[in-house]
Amino acid sequence: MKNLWTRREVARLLGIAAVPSLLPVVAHAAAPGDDGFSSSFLWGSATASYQVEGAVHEGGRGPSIWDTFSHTPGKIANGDTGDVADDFYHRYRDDVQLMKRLGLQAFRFSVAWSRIFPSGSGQPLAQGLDFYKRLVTELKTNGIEPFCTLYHWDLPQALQDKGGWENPDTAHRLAEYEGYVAGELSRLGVKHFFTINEMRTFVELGYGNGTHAPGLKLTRKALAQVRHNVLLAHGLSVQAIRAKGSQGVQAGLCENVTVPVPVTLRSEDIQAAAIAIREENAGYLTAVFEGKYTERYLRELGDDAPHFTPDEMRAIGSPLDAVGLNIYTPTYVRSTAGGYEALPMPANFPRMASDWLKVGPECMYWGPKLVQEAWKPRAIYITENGCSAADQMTAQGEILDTDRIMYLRNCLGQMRKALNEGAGVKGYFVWSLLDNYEWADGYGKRFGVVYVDYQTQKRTPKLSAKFYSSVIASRGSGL
Ligand code: GBH
Repeated sequence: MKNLWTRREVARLLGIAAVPSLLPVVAHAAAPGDDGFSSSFLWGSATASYQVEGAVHEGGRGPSIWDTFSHTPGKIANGDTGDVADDFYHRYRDDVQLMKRLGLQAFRFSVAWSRIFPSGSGQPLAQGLDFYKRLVTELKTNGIEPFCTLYHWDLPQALQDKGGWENPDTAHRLAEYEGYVAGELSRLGVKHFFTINEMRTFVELGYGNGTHAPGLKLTRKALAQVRHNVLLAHGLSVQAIRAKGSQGVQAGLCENVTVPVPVTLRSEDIQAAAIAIREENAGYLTAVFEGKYTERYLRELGDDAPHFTPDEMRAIGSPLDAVGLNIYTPTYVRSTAGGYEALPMPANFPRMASDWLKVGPECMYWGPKLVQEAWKPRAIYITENGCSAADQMTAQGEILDTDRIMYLRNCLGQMRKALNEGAGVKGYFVWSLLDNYEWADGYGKRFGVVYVDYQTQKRTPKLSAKFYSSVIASRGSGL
């Protein structure tokens, strides 16, 4: 690639005084051999316990809030539950072979808390952990690096019965559980742990608008306190993972960071995005990276602001080894007198099969870029990116999901641009390996690069899996 325009030419083209140095718009000149991702860049896929495992009554597993919620009439499309899902609990060996055939180098899975502590605390159940030990061993034997998420929304029902995330005690229970599992699995060679997947999603949907388990609609004040309890749970868990894990253990979290995309390339709008990355994530990632709430966040909440102590804020700000960004869709922002404004999505904005999944691949550039600039994390992983599509099998038994390939190809190109400009992205996990239980959407929305026939559990790699394999094999050169 060669530099097409100088900075001055770009500025003239845009009618602005100067191109801001924060974000070079001129493509970096490629060094010879710099045509793809480095050989240490990790390519993986991700799943989560309740979405794939099934076997909800096996191995002594206790019920979680998602068992309760999915079995509550009217909550889930088509009344679907995760009782069987992809039957990954029984088929994980074959699925690891499938990953290997696709050339995957890493696999992100989650541990179901209620398999280890059926009622959330007390004595751990060895049988419950055995499943994850076998999975990890299988992955390592096949040269696939395990990345372990310790909480992907399946809170033990027994803890919800005691107030769930409204009860500050839950934060301590999470840390105990996470310390225990990190201790056990790190001895088997697992290095990468994530405390929590997407605080924002399960707090806002589970306790705010009631569309996810446990289906509550709390007041603004109670919700702000839940957010705080969850942040504290994360911070205490980072400390527990470090205390109990083997040497070299890495602690982080995965968050669906709101990604502000400057709607124009004017320096004002780019500055607006730099403000928005902190403020739009103030209740979550910003608090984690800065160990405090922003003034604006507290001011907007007013009397509804959470109660917190300096000690709690210090725990919340525990330094991380890595941050996982789950990125699907952009939020366009522009500059205003107050700093920034997030723009609503127009009705005709292109989207994938899920209504919310608007297609704006530039979020995969601005996400890592703005996070890097704002907080300089030690490492960034894209722990989820992918899309739903209305996959149909042809008479020849193929799934020709060129729509998903379009989505992935564009996202990967944008990620690479961020990386070339210094964002410390170390790996990428496509969501998802398999079609699976898409929460309130049930099995109706398919996100896998591998198709699952839910009648027979047969797996069929889609054309997007072949595309992804080719990206891995070529280290993304020519994307
Ligand atoms: C992730 O959430 C999850 O980590 C994963 O489990 C999930 O399967 C995957 O993405 C695909 O969805 O319906 O208008 O209320 C992504 C972030 C936030 C996207 C909540 C859907 C609901 C929007 N999600 N959002 S709406």
